[in-house]
Amino acid sequence: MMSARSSIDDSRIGLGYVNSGARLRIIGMSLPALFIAAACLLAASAGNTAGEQIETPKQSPPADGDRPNIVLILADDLGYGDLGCYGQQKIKTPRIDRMAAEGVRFTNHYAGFTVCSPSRCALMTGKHMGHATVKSNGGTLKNEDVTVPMLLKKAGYDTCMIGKWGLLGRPGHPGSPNNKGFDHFFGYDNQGFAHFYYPEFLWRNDQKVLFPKNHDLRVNGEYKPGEGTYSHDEFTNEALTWLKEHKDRPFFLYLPFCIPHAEMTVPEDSMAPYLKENWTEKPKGMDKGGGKGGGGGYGSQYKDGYCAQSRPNATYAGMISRMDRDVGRILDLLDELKLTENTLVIFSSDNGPSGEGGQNMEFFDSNGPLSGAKRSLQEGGIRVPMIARWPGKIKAGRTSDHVSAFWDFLPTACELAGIQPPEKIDGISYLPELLGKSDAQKQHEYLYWISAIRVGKWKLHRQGKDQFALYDLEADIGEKNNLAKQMPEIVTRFSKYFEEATR
Ligand SMILES: [Ca+2]
Ligand SMILES: [Ca+2]
Repeated sequence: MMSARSSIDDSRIGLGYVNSGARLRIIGMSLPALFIAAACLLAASAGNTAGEQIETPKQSPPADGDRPNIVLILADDLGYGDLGCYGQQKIKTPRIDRMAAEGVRFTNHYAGFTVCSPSRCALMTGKHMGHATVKSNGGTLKNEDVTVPMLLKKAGYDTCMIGKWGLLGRPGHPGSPNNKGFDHFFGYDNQGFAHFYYPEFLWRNDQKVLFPKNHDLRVNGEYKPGEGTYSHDEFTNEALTWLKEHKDRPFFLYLPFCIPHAEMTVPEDSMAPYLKENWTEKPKGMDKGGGKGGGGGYGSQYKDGYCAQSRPNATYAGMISRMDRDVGRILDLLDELKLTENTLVIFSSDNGPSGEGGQNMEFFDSNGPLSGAKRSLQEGGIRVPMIARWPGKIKAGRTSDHVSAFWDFLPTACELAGIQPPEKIDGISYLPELLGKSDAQKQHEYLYWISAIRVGKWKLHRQGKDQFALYDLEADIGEKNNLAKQMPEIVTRFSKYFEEATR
């Protein structure tokens, strides 16, 4: 255990190891230094979680087949139809497609909600929108929220989050990633800032990491090609470094990438293959902005919102392919470290696709056979890709139609780690389904998203007081045929869930 820990380059990741790193540095200290270290450790752990203390076991055996490492990679606003393995024809995603071929692909998996913050709250806390503390963008986790990493730490896991938290929480804030269970955090502390791929700063725990070359990169609203630091690349590099340093203990890496959320911008090498396609492009100027909320206090060049983009379609495809390449790099490193068989890797997206960056969602058919997109409670806003790979445990090349949602991740992670989830959650572990034990898989009575519910094959969408749309998703995945008037008894029977879900 010591050898892995000793190799940590503290100058790079330094302040991340609030608990375990401090413990390491005790070795070889003089007695007074030891007292100071102990005091710091107490202070660090006291400030580490609001509401619940995290006690990390001192010794924890490495991950194994019974208690694997967990890597959760999240895309931002990636549609149900944006990956090759879900039918995408134009955007190349060979690595994620291979991941699906080596694992299981879910066809009935749902995000927590239609936009970032509430969806991520459901993912981290195991609660649907009836009980989640964050129900709209801009919220922050509360003291009473118990998260996946807080629970996994109790089971001896090292925990890391890199990318977009999407739940506010600057360093020191009670709802920050570090204070909600992550030993190590690198990324944006503010959802609005995460709209911009050439940030002037990011946070590594409580240290501000500055990118001075990202200042004044925009000319006429577009980024100068070939310059600056693209935050996504930093996230991938940080993830690879962290994995190497934590290979000898069970770990949970949560990697919420910002791609392919607006703004539309990507380094040239990822755009080049798509420029050759000569797709019809509708350039986006600054006038169609959006994303202005991210500008406040961040950097002067961002106050006008998302960048201009003369080739938004080639950029969108290039962004997704870059993320795909980097999912591949993560999987390759796990292979190299001989962790593949001890590591469950999950890939998903936090909500449906959006055209806010200027690309044409219809051109890509980003929602596939579904209707609607981000911000909509039609399937296109909430049904998302979900792929899980764990060679030796998950049979390769499977497709699962198990009806599941983001709030199922917490109990799944707890079952993997051999710990009990909190009592008051809405999620059901999908581990049996992952392992092919469909007979043992518990089913949801219903799924809930404030104004929509799913019960078995039925989707009931409340569109006003006593106004409902009812769809049979097995026969009508595109929600074209509203059956509410034909089947009033089903509407009446299921509408009780709208009240029940909030109790
Ligand atoms: Ca999102
Ligand atoms: Ca479509």
